[in-house]
Amino acid sequence: MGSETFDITGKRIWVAGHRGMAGSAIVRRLQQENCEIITATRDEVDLRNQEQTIAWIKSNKPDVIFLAAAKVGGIWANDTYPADFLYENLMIEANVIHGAYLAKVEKLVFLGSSCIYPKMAPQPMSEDALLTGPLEPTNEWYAIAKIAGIKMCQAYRKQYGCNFISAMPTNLFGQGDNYDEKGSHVVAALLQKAHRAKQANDSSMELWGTGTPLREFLYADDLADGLVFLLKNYSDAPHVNIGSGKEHTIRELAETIKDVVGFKGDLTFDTSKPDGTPRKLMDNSRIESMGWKAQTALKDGLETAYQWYLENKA
Ligand code: GFB
Repeated sequence: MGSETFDITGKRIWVAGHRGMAGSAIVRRLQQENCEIITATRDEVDLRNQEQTIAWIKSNKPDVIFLAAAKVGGIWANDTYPADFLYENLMIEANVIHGAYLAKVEKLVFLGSSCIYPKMAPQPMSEDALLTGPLEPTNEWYAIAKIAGIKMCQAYRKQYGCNFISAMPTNLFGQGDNYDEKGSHVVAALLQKAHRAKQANDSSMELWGTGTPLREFLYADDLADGLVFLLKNYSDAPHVNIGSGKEHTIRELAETIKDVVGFKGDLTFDTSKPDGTPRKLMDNSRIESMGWKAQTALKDGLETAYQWYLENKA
C-alpha cells in the first residue's frame, strides 16, 4: 500500500485551517492542481465542537482532508497556555479524524510538529525517535496533542483501514505568519523587531534566550509542496518528517534577518527568556528517498516573508 499513487484529479479537498500560514500555503499549492478546494471559516464550523465538525464533514463530503487547523504559537505562548494548547489541539484532531472516518473520507493528511521528538533525541532526529525519551518542557503539551494525532491516524488505519497519514514539519515561516508579539515564532518575531528597530533608528534589537539554540527552518510553500507530494505518493502508517535539512543558530538567523530588513544595529539577549530545546534538526531521509526535497533557500524565503509583512502587517 505504501507507494501506490493517489490521483487527486477532480477530488474535493478540504483544507482545514486555510487561514493559517500552513493552510494558506496548501491552498496556494492546490490551486496548481486539477482539484476542487473547499474551506470553512471558524464561524461556519468550530472544529473544537464535535457535533458541528461531524455535521459539517458529513454535509460537505470532502474526498480528502488536510488537517492543518491547530492552536499554534511560539515558545512563550506554548509555555504560558499549556491547557489551551493541549485541549484545543486534542479536540480538533479527535473531531476531524473521527468525522473523516464516519464520512468515509478517502484520504487525510495530518500535520504534526518536530516538537514531538524527545528533547535530547539523537540528531538529526529520525521518525523512529518518537516516544524514546522525555519531551522539551516548554512545549510538551502541544507535543502530546500532536503525538495523539499521529496515533489516531494509525489507530483508524489499523482498526478501520482508513488511509490517514501524518507529516511532521520542522519550524515553519513564510507568507501569512503570525506577528502577534507574544504568540509568534522566532522568524516572524525577529522580522518585526528588526523592522521596528530600523524605523525607530534604534541602536539594537533584543532577542530572547542566548542565541545559541539551533533550529531548522522550512518555508511554508515548500511544506505545502511536500504535503501534496505525500498525498499523491505515500499511504502508510509511519509518520514522515518534512524539513529543509539546514540548521542555523538563532543568532545566525537574526543576522540574516538584519540583512533582509536592512537594520544595522546590534543584537542584545534577554537570557531571562527560555532557549527551549537546544537543537531540533530532522532527518529527512524518508521523504527524500521517495523523491522530494525542499527548494527554497532561507534568505529567499525570508525576503518573501518580509515583503508579505510590509504589505499586510507593518
Ligand atoms: O520559534 P520559537 O518560538 O519556538 O523559538 P521553538 C525558537 C528559538 O528562538 C528559541 C528564540 O530559542 C527562542 O528563545 N528567540 C529569540 C525567540 N528571540 C525570540 C523572539 O523574539 N520570539 C520568539 N518566539 N523566539 C516551538 C514550539 O518551539 O516550535 C512549538 O513551542 C512548535 O510547539 C514550534 O513546535 C515549531 O522552536 O523553541
